[in-house]
Amino acid sequence: MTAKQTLLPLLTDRQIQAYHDNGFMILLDVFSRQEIDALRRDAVAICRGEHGALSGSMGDHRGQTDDQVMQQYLCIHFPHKISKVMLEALKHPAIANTLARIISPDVKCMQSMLFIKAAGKPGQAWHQDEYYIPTRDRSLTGAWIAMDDATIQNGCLWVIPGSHKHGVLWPQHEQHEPERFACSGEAGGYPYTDDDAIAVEVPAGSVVLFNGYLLHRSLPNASQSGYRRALVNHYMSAQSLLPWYPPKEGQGMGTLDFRDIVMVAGNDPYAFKGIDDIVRPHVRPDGKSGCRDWGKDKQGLKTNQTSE
Ligand SMILES: O=C(O)CCC(=O)C(=O)O
Repeated sequence: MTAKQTLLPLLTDRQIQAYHDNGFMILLDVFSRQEIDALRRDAVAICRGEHGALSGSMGDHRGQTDDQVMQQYLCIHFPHKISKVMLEALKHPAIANTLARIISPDVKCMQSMLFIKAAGKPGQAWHQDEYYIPTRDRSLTGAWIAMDDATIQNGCLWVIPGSHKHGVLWPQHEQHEPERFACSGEAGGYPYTDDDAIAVEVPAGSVVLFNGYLLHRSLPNASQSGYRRALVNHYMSAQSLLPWYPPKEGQGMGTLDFRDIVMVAGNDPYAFKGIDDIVRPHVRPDGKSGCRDWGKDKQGLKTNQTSE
């Protein structure tokens, strides 16, 4: 842990209340320049396949420059399964301590996503993360770690403050703008317009924490060059089961519990179940070459397990 992390000021009750009111919060200066550089270097190593197999990889990158490699990838799911640097970032004490205050004392992480988003790459359409990761207790929380200065120009996050408060998952439909948005659905039917959204521009090293019911999106990277990299990790209360991913054979709905998790704060009340190793790192298509197969193998499961 660096001095900077240990010196992070404790959040006041007012800041915590503001998080619950708005559905998001910005933590500045969480990661040092050196830590961000280490994350960026490891992003290259992951894309090059230096940490092991990457399902959906763009092929053999020998003879290509780092930029040539990085420009082929929009997003990689579950990088923490093969990268120690990403795993450490996921467990960062400033994030874990804050989550322990806003979620519950016991916090687990079930997913990571590494967005690279080179210039020209698409964004993600409006959605709510709980639509994809259904916690029972609505405790899903994202931690969006800025690996570059995130700006409107390069495709920062946009959020609709307070939209989480309804506690409603609005219907999703397929989005039809592959030039603007990558493979994913798009939420609709909610009582807001784009005018209610605000851009979350943050410097590299910051973390945006956001509620799993918060409507959010990102626009394409409209810069001429460079990246808008971010490591996004998802957490929830360890008190709750997580009915995510295909059930084990013979398992009833009520007991479904995804156990390929990392504990980051407090205790795991379900430690007696052990930890599984289910998901594998995989590449998310950017939509331009079609999304048809994305739903089928998006989980990047080990080969002996079926997908949805
Ligand atoms: O960083 C982005 O472009 C989108 C992130 C996002 O939508 C998410 O983490 O759910």
